[in-house]
Amino acid sequence: MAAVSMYEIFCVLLVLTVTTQVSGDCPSGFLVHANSCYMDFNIQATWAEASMICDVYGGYLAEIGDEHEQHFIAGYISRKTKSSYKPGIFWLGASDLLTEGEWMWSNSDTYLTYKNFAPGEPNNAAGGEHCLEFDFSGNFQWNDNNCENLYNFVCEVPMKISTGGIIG
Ligand SMILES: [Ca+2]
Ligand SMILES: [Ca+2]
Repeated sequence: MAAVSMYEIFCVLLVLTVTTQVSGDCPSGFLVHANSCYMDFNIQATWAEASMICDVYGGYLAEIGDEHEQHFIAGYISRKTKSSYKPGIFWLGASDLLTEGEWMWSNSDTYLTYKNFAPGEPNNAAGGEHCLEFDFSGNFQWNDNNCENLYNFVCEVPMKISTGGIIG
């Protein structure tokens, strides 16, 4: 059932992307910061499903490279109340799926430089936490969690570089 509903969501997103993408430098609905576009998705998905949906938009699960990006994304999500998300937890684009304890950003294939883990995290609880999330309740500090959990997520899409506006 979960797989079917995710597939349906995937198809809807695909249609939306084809019909509404690219107004200005970011896909429709995305907010620009530095050289990237961001959007919070109030959809419950596994880490892998969330990654797939971001890929539809030509992006990836958000990768936080410094405190400015951390504060921007936290502020962006905080424009809504926690109760408007189900749940108020969001996947980010890092995991230690390849090697336990070695955290890497998946899209850029680099080790984390800036980190904002909550105290005591990552703790690989029950030996089964390999994906990165943050949430309202923890002041958007990071935690490792089970990749199969169903959370919201934030996609990051590289900002399009204008090539001179040859249209029509
Ligand atoms: Ca782990
Ligand atoms: Ca944890």
